[in-house]
Amino acid sequence: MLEEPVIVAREGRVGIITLNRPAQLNALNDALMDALGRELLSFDQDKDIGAIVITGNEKAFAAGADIAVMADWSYMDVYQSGFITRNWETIRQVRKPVIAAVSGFAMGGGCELALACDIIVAAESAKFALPEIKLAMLPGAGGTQRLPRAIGKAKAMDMCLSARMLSAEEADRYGLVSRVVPDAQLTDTTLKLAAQIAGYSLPALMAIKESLNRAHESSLSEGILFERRELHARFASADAHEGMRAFIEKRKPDFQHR
Ligand code: CO8
Repeated sequence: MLEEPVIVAREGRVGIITLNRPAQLNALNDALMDALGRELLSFDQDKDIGAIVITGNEKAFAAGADIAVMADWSYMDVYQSGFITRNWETIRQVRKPVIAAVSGFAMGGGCELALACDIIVAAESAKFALPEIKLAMLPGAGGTQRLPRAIGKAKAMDMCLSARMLSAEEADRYGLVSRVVPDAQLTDTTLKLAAQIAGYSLPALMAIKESLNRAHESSLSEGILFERRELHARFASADAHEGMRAFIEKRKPDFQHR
């Protein structure tokens, strides 16, 4: 029987998706990216889920797009089928917070997948690289766009042009990841973080994510205007009134995610 390319679990309000091609270091083929997209959208539509975690295994988050599969493709194959656009970009439709828990290799498309998540928690063993240049390819799943936005042009050029691999400590220092933890604590820390986030008001989380993403898509004035509209919209949210009332009454808020 074929192994499932992703394994899905849930813990409270947290949806967990584990990439599951360990023999290929979770190389990202169509079956895996289709399944990942499907599960992401399913958790995004699930009213009992407030945050999503994507993770791999100890040796690899993902070692990139599946090179063995791509080797024989022609230009027409990828152009007509919309390679990358057709399934890798599904993650951009997800409105709930998505956290990447990265241990071991996050290379090429694996690094780009992590970059497409909202928060990256890295184990000390994590290694980040965009080594497509070694294949005479380019980081074409958002890498040339998201990496410089994350760590600046100088470091991004270095990584993309030389295939330099960053340790977790370097990735932390450069702002590529959100937190670094000992390997043994990766799952626990990430799930606690995800549970904490999922405990907040979901529409507020969605508004914050949308506003922050807007910072990359617009001028400062447009971004500030967008943020201001989102802020005003908070006053139409029952949870926002509950949150402020609970603070004044010195009690825990009871969010209904409305
Ligand atoms: N694709 C397919 N198979 C892979 C991949 C991959 N990306 N990475 C590892 N594997 C396979 C190996 O072929 C090997 O299979 P087998 O046991 O059958 O020989 C198995 O996984 C284990 O790998 P290694 O024996 O190589 O393990 P090591 O610990 O010696 O090395 C490395 C680990 C350093 C991660 C090494 O496997 C490696 O360099 N992998 C390739 C990394 C890479 O170049 N990634 C970028 C790929 S291109 C990409 O992601 C682009 C996406 C963006 C859009 C598309 C444009 C190209």
